[in-house]
Amino acid sequence: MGQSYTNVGTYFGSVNKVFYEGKDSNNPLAFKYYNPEEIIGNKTMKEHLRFSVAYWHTFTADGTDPFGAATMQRSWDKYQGMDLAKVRVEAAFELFEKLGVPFFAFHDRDIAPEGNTLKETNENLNVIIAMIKEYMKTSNVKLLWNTANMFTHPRFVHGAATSCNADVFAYAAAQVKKGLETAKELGAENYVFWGGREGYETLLNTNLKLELDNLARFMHMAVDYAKEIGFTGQFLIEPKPKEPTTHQYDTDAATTIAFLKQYNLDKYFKLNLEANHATLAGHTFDHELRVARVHGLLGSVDANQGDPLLGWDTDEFPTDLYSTTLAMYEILQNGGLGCGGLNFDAKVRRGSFELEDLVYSHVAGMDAFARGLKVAHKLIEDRVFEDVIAERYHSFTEGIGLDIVEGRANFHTLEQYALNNNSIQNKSGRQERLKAILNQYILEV
Ligand code: XLS
Ligand code: CA
Ligand code: CA
Repeated sequence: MGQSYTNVGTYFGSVNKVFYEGKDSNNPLAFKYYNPEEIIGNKTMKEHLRFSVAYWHTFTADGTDPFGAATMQRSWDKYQGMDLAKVRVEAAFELFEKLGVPFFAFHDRDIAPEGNTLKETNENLNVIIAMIKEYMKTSNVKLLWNTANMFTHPRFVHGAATSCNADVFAYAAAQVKKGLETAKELGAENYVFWGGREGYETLLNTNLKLELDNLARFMHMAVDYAKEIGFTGQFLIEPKPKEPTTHQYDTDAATTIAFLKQYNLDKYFKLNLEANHATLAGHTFDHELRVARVHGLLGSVDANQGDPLLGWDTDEFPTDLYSTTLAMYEILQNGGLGCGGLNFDAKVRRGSFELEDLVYSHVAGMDAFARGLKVAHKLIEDRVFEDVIAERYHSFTEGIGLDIVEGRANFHTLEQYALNNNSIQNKSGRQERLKAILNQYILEV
């Protein structure tokens, strides 16, 4: 496994393994709600939540923003190049174990630096993949998903699979080919496609139809190659409406589902939905999860939150209990996430630059989702919304409503019915009462 550095096990200094201590604990490095072995319904919390650490925000982000320089203080800062890539693996596995998370996720370029050629880049990757594989043998941590970074390097200035330049399309294909081989090698449970720069700035220079067709061609080639090499993980596509381009093709769940169906890709893909991307699309997180769920395409979740006061992708750690509760409600109603998980695609704020903040932030996110899980489970167990919804749509279970649902009605029969029905009565939707009940559950469960 090559060189090992002297720091193994000490990157996070004095931080010990984080344990569950319960809601009365004052220990900032203890879980108050996440009790991995606690059974909720038919599974443990750990099995329900399938937490994953995102390599990019946690091990490579340095705190730079459009206005200022790096702020993060990391114990691996003094290394560079491949040495840096290797110490990050050591630090990563230390954190995974200290948090007790079962999964992690990465982009190819998070784990190893680019070389001067694609061949050199792949060689760098091979070294780190081998090292990660060794670590995975002795730890219980698995790869939730990997993906390809096809947005940072200047070659992707006009996109990757939707670039106007066929050479870039070919490069991107080579990169995803390697990504799928990596997924197979490390036993990834999923492979993610996030559109990166797949979108456009102005229609004045854009062949929108060709770009969409090419994107679909690219996805089909990926599906074919996965079959060829025997990679059986789930393919996921991650919607986002804007950033970096003005108009990203996979804008939201509904748009992405339409794309998958239009190009006969829906049987190969599910959606990886991110809370902050829902906010950017002008939706709630639970809306996006519900849309995917009712189409049978809810695959995995990027667990973070956006700032409703800012128009960009802030990727904050999830601490909003309304959001985590309603997200877990959708996930439970979906029968879980299958081989998906809750990946903390989240970064500490630029002002939270100390190493411990990486631990506090994950503990905060894990507790917020654990609490959300418990509340959502109780809401479903008590049929709080189900009974209200069943009663609200009762008119479709008998008479003319049942005729509509069972396909016996047409415009003639409905007109006859309406002409004879002169007293339409509606009932209150009781929105405020339901929100008050939700508050009660969040406060008291
Ligand atoms: C960026 C996306 C990205 C994907 C993986 O906004 O969230 O991080 O999750 O490429
Ligand atoms: Ca994401
Ligand atoms: Ca994001």
